[in-house]
Amino acid sequence: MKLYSNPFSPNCRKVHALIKHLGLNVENETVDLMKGAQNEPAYMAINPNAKVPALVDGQTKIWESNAILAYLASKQDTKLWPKNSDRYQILQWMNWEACHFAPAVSKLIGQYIFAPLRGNQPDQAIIDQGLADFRKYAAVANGQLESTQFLAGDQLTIADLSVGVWLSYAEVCKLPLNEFTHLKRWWHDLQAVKGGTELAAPKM
Ligand SMILES: N[C@@H](CCC(=O)N[C@@H](CS)C(=O)NCC(=O)O)C(=O)O
Repeated sequence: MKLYSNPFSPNCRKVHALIKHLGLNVENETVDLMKGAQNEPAYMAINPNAKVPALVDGQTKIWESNAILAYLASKQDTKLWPKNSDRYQILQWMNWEACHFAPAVSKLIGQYIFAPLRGNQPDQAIIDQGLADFRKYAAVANGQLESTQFLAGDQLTIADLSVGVWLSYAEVCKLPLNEFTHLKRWWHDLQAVKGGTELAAPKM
């Protein structure tokens, strides 16, 4: 199996965390996003969205990081992606991540990381909107984590890796984590699980 990824991509780091957690044998190829390698026809034949990550396993090509998490976890009999109806809570949190939580934090990443890289001033209106979105959705996860150790219950699942990686931007994006005690506790616990250090954002 081969994963196409980039260390600066949170969607890739969640996959690397799972690979390390399960000890899977997956070759890695770095896609140089700064040089536009994601737009090369050979790469777009794997992921027509021109984004990382993407996984190739024989004839199977998969894109979308949450689908890749589920695919890779299915290679083992693991509680991270159980073969029973507990899956639906996990799917719920992974869809929530893609639709709500990741876009909220991405607004802040855009302003705190990419705007300065492009020589632009951060746009305060976008920061304010990103913070409002973050607070709205962080409260949802915080409410869940008040009564369970992990998002889908008391067992670590792929949903935790999917959602948790966004908190690796807590410092640089000034996420108000102190307002969400249970979320903060969970993020602390998550970094300590096997493979959890892969979630950390590299210094730019
Ligand atoms: N929903 C997709 C998002 C993929 C995505 O946006 N990847 C970013 C890096 S985190 C990317 O490849 N950006 C490069 C580009 O858009 O040119 C997933 O979860 O895999």
